[in-house]
Amino acid sequence: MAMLNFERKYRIRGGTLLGGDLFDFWVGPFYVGFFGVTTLFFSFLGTALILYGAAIGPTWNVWQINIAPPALEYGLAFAPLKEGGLWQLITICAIGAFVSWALREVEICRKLGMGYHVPIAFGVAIFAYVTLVVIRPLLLGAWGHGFPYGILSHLDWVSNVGYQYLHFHYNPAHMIAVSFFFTTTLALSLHGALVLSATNPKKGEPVKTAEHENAFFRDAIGYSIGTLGIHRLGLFLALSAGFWSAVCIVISGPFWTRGWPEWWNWWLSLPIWS
Ligand code: UQ1
Repeated sequence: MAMLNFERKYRIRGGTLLGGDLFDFWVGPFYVGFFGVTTLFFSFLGTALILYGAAIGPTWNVWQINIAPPALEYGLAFAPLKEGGLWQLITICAIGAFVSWALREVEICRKLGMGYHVPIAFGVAIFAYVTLVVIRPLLLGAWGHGFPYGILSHLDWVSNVGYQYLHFHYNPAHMIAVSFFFTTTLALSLHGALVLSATNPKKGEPVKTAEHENAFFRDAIGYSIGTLGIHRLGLFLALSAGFWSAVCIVISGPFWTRGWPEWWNWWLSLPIWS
């Protein structure tokens, strides 16, 4: 069966959140929907504003193009276009596009009668971004605390904000986030390797199944989490990495203003030592 033929079976009317039947159609392989239209709108507008920002800037070197947020003096006000206003509009477009995309995923899930795991997972990534450019700047009282849009400039921002807290690796939430990132790569490398090893036997031998996958880990470590379990674990690990990343930056400034190494003095301040 040709792929498009196969897919046609799943092209079911309904499940829309907004717009009813109006945008309930496909263009080629792509479902459109109300949120497909808003995704396109915000993406094109945001990209055009980035190109405009680059055009009025000093360079077309892709590494050095930079669209900065307003100076701290503007606080939480709208800034003139060339003084951070572009960054503010681009941020609105980015959030508009990301949220539209997530809601389009929700509509597709509803059509197919699936769970909402994919849009929820994407929602955690959106939450991490929104924490950086909206929640933390709001808590600190100025849009200027958002990160600049540029390949090298956003790296400089991360470095500068990190050193502002002396040594960011002492941030306990950062420690948890990094641990989750590493554990995510461990879990996916184990899972990817295990599935490929089972499905790529020697020439002439039959493809192996979950029985073999389970047996491998029972032989190796006395425990197998199972084929569904590994995906639950993977989702948990990855979402936790994103969540704790958001926590580690939102507490830096709004809830802790000194160096992160100093935070650990709580240990020396315990009454048990006196
Ligand atoms: C695992 O137990 C399992 O179940 C059979 C998988 O499914 C295919 C896996 O991919 C992995 C990696 C494991 C091992 C993981 C743990 C946490 C024991």
